[in-house]
Amino acid sequence: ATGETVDGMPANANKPAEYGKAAANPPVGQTVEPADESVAASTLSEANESAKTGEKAAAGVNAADGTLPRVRADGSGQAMTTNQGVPVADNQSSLKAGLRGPALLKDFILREKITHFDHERIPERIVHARGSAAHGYFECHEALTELTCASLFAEAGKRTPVFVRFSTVAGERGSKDTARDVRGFAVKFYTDEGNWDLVGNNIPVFFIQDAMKFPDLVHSVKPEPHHGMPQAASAHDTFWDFISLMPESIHTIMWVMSDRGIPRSYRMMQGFGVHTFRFVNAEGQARFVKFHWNPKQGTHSHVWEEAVKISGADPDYHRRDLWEAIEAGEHPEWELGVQVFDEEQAAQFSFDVLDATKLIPEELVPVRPIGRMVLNRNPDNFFAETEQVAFCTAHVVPGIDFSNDPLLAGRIHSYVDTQLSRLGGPNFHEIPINAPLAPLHNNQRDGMHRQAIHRGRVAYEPNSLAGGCPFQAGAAGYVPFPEPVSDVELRGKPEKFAEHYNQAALFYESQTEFEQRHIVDAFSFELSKVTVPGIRKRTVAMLRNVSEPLAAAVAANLGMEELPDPLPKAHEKAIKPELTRSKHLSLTARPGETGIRTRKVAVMVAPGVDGASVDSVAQALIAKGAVVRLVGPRIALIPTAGNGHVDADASFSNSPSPLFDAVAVPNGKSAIEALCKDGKALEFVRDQFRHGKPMMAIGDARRLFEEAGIPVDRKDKGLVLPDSAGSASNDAFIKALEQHRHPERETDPPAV
Ligand code: HDE
Repeated sequence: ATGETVDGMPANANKPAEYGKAAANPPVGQTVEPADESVAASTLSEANESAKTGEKAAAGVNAADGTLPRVRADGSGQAMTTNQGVPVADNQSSLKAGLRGPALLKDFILREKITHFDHERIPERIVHARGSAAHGYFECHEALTELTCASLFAEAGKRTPVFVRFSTVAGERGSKDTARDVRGFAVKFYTDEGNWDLVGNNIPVFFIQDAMKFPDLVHSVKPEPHHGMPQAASAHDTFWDFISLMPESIHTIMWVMSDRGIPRSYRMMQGFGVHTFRFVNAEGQARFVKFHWNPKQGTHSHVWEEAVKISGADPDYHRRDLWEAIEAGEHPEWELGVQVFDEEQAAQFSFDVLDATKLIPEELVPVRPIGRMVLNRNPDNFFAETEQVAFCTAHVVPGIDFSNDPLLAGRIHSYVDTQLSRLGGPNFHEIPINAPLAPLHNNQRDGMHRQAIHRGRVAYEPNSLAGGCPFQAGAAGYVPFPEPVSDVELRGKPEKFAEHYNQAALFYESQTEFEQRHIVDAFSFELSKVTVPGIRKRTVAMLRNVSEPLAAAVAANLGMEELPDPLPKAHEKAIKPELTRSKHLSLTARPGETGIRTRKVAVMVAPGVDGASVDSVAQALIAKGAVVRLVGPRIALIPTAGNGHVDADASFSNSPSPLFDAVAVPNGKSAIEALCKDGKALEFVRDQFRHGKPMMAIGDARRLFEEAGIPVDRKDKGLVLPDSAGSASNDAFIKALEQHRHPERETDPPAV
């Protein structure tokens, strides 16, 4: 039955049959073919093509080819059943004694439905609870057999499926995406010799040196336990209390207070394995290795006020950005690079390579590109895939081994452990998103929710009854690197771990002027939220060991009249660093290769706008791959100055300025008159200016900028003010957009 429709959308034709006597004979449920097939098939997959690009995900490169199709479920054209497969006659009312009578306990259908619902949440991750993920593949550039026997690096062009989850750390599952925080960057490689999880972050160093301190660190940053505040924020007393007592955290803190802590997109951040790992080749020779992911999209960030406003306008900002890019066929890509070095080299460094609070400057060990990763398919189901994926640092494959980094050692057992309580038992490897593509055989049996049906009577080894199978793989299996170990048991740290400030200073000195300014602002903001003056003081005392100007600027912003003495250092003799400035540490070092592709641009429209000027800008931007939205006072067809219309698909209320990378305001006298009187339009362009965005005003539109108080006469490459629309001005605007942001216009206090 198709039922009545409202503009092609079906009305509920069965509704009247729920009431009175008619309820005794429920009609067969209503089914309707979706009016537009692309709506039903909106998720890009091997079978469904993208509604926007008409392209399918490339076959043979996604994990779905292995373990996922078996469990993909689709109710299209099917009758509803219980979990036991019994058809459900009526899904509207519970079973009662009479239409007005009491509900009956024997209603197993209601009970099954509600019971399942009651249990449909699992504990969220203790850290990294909020995240978003995608499928894709890794492609090796060249055979690396000399370095490692890991099968994914065995030959040029070899592709290995991956599933990648990005996350914030401190916030809960439903928190906002644009909090100031470290971002998780976890990659599961489904290699043909088992799963390898490279569970990294977007920052190459970590807060602490030893796993022993992890629960303390996390307890300090999470909402304070007495009142449960603040959510997804480090700007509070307990965090800074801990940090200022733990000077080893200062290097990572510098990164988090920099623009790295507020990325523009998951697609525009680097990723790092953080710890030193080992590559081991087929001869058993090992070398140390650090992993780097470099985004083709470049590294870009928000400014703080923008991040704050986005968290209200669209808390799912990063999730949406990743999803939409992949749906549109704009598959994000990263290059995997490695820093490879040996024990002798490591011994020469002024820092210890087992200390996760230190990076290895690229000037000392260059990064060698070894492959690329492309994310080309969104998950089918958020819970089944993104929520249930279980990353474990213990998941390594032959050719990859650990170092003795004491932080890594703690992680190796922690991740498996957390999955046991999060996913309810030891069989989480059977959940389809976690199952390896490589076949698995062993004598592990039973446990909660076991899926495999093991055949035969033998579940032990050695055996003769099963011909000795499954037999041990010997040299073909995972053989740990035979690192010689002989020492006394003790708790303590190596000498070099005691130096905390050299690399924090290296990071600060390597930033551009505006990046340094943002770091000052971030410390000032965070510490202004701290209520205990002693904690602020102690943090400034710590900053004096990083940079005197930084400490002085933060102190001034906090109204501190006198600088506290620098925090005492843990080591007596100064350790000379190899370098005090690196050209690889500023975000500006990686502008990317994709230009303005996927950048979101608002074209502002109101009744009377010049249609030709709208078209000219919009077409020029779209041709370069930007995403254009026509933003007006309301979503509506807007009459243009001639007899035409443009379709405003976004409004100042539902899509405010911080959601866009740039704005263009077309010509049109009456449109500009109306916009000059619209406080929301004025706020929109003011925010664009304040946040350093490229802005274009064509002809009359210049008045809107003037009305908003924007200093239109200033020398500013991000302000494009042509008299009329045309290719020259479009090119200038696109050029301004290629620079992404124009921080040179930032002043304190802001000009508008
Ligand atoms: Fe984690 N971390 N971590 N971590 N971590 C978790 O595992 C832990 C550390 C990272 O998208 C948990 O499945 C300990 C460093 C990411 O699912 C937990 C220590 C780095 C993710 C855990 C660390 C990370 C996690 C919580 C110190 C960067 C999210 C849920 C010894 C190299 C993965 C879970 C995803 C998640 C423990 C330190 C990255 C509790 C004990 C350093 C990206 O097991």
